[in-house]
Formats: sequence, C-alpha cells, structure tokens
Amino acid sequence: SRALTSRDAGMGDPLVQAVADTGVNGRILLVDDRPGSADRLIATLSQHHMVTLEPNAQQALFAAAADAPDLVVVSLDLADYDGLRLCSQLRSVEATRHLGILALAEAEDTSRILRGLDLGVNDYLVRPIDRNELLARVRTQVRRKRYADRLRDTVHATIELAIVDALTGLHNRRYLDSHFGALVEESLNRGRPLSVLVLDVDKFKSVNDTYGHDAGDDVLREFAQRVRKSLRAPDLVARFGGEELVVVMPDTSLETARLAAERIRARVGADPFAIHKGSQFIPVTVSIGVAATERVDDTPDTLLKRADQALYRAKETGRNRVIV
Ligand code: GH3
Ligand code: MG
Ligand code: MG
Ligand code: MG
Repeated sequence: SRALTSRDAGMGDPLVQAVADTGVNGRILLVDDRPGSADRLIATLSQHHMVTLEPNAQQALFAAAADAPDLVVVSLDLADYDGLRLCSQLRSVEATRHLGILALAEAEDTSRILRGLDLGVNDYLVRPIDRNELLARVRTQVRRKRYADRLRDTVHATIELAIVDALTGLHNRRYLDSHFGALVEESLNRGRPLSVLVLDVDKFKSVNDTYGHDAGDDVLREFAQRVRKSLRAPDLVARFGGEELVVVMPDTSLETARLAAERIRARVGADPFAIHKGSQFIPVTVSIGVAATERVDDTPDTLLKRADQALYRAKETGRNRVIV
C-alpha cells in the first residue's frame, strides 16, 4: 500500500473518496423513548450530524423507509416496543435493508446484544454511553454507509457499461449476443414467429468525411432514437457495429416486421438530422434487411445471415429501401 496523495482524490475511486471524506455529517434517525437519555444523545450527536428523534418504533420504521437516513440508532430497551424486533423489521424491508443500525443496550443485556448482532445490527454501545465513543462509532457507521452507497453506484455503472452502448444508449453487441439465442429458442418452443432486422445507414462514411466525426456521432445518436421510437418495448434494439443496428422482434411475423422496417425507413428519411447543436441539417437514409424464423432449427446465425443478405440486396439495388 502507499500513501494517498491529493492527486488521487476526486478520481472517482469510491474508496479514496470515502477516506478523504472526513467531515462525515450524517443523517441520523434516533429511536429512543426515554426523555433523559434521548436528550443527552441528541445534544452530543447534533454537534456533527442531523438528528431526527422518533420515540415510537412503528413511526420510526416509516421514517426510516421514507427518509433513508445514514444510520438508525436504536435503543434496545424501549418501553413500548421490542427494540430487537424493530432491528429485525429494518433488516427485512427492502427500503431499509441497507441502512446502518447502531444499537444501545444495558450492560447486562449481553444476550440481546448478541441477538441484535445476529439480526444484522452493525455496532452497539452499552449504557452509560460515553459521548466520545458514541461520536466515534457513529462516524464509522456513517462512513461505512457512504462507502457502501458509492460501491453500489459503481457496480450499477459497471453493469450498465457492460450492456449499454455508450454513444447511442442502445444495447450493445455483447448484450445482443447473450440474449438473442434465448429469444429465438423461446419463440420456436412456443410456436411463435420471431423476426430480425439489420439496419445500416446509407453512405455514412460521406457524413463523416463531409461534416466531421462529431457530426457523424450526432447522426448515430439521432438515428438510434428514431429507430427505438418506431418499435415496441419487447423489441430488442442493439448497436451491432459502427452504423449498423440489429433489431430482434419476438412474436412478430415477417410481414409485420417488414411494415415496422418501412415505418423506420420513413421516419429516418422524413426530416433531415440536426448536427452541431442544430446549426446544420443533413438528410439521412437507411437500408434494412428483414428475416423471420422459417425452420425449427433456425438460430441467431441463420437469421442474421438471411437478414444480412437482404440488406446487401437493398444496398445493391439503390439504398433507402427495405428488402425481405
Ligand atoms: P453504405 O451505404 O454502403 O453502408 O456506405 P457507408 O459509407 O455507410 O459504409 P461503410 O461501412 O463503408 O462506412 C461506415 C462508416 O462508419 C465508416 C466508419 O468510419 C464510420 N463509423 C463507424 N463507427 C462510427 C462512430 O462511432 N462514429 C462515427 N462518427 N463514425 C463511425
Ligand atoms: Mg457498409
Ligand atoms: Mg452504411
Ligand atoms: Mg456498415
């Protein structure tokens, strides 16, 4: 390991950010129904954190779900409710499952403390509570929560990166490869048709050559939007390569797919595409090859091959057309 430098901070690394984040002003939900105890805890905690007191355990459960605090501080010895039960409820509801829980207990309550830890309580303090220890343990839990949140965001972003094409927001080729086979199999098993479109922007190289690569990217984004908006939700739209998309249409016959392709072709060709933030408009057309399942042994490969052959004929016979 090595020392963290200032250059490391703010680089999007959640661990570095969590370590650099020493202010740690957390939002804390305090569940305690003993006035003297609650007052002392609030006095200490509110020096560094935003504290909300909720003496009623049922109300606390609602507040925790609605406000998503960084930490719930739960007194295990509530007068009207079993604090352990509250901890267990916090852990069993989706909205509060990930919240930190710090339990407060009487020193002789060892068995309840152990049961609390077993239920997923993150940490505990025994009464009488030392204010410095309270602040230190709360700070640790708030930090842990922040780190866990950032890690979760990073994981989500990574998953998105793996299945979504960054330029167009459509699914990427990897996603298509891993889902196409199952869609074909399922359609064949149910005796339902499935169709495939292969779309390729006409003379796209000349868009790049004439207007520049950034303008080409603008065209690709707009092209992707027009295609996506022309189709139904169950249709899988993926960027297959540079300016080539593949659409997989479950429950769709060849004729219905051809009509959908015509709809796309009309929509792409209708209005010129805005490039360079709308400062210029250029006409764009698309050629589309269509194929549908014909045999029980059809696969993504046989379907793509037939759709590709149709696309080739569309290009050969003048572009801006749909060929089945
Ligand atoms: P055709 O009508 O026969 O399809 O002609 P075309 O010019 O569209 O075909 P070609 O395959 O020769 O050119 C595709 C071009 O797409 C070449 C490549 O530089 C460009 N391209 C591929 N990916 C991107 C991208 O992400 N952004 C931009 N701006 N251009 C891209
Ligand atoms: Mg080409
Ligand atoms: Mg092309
Ligand atoms: Mg191409």
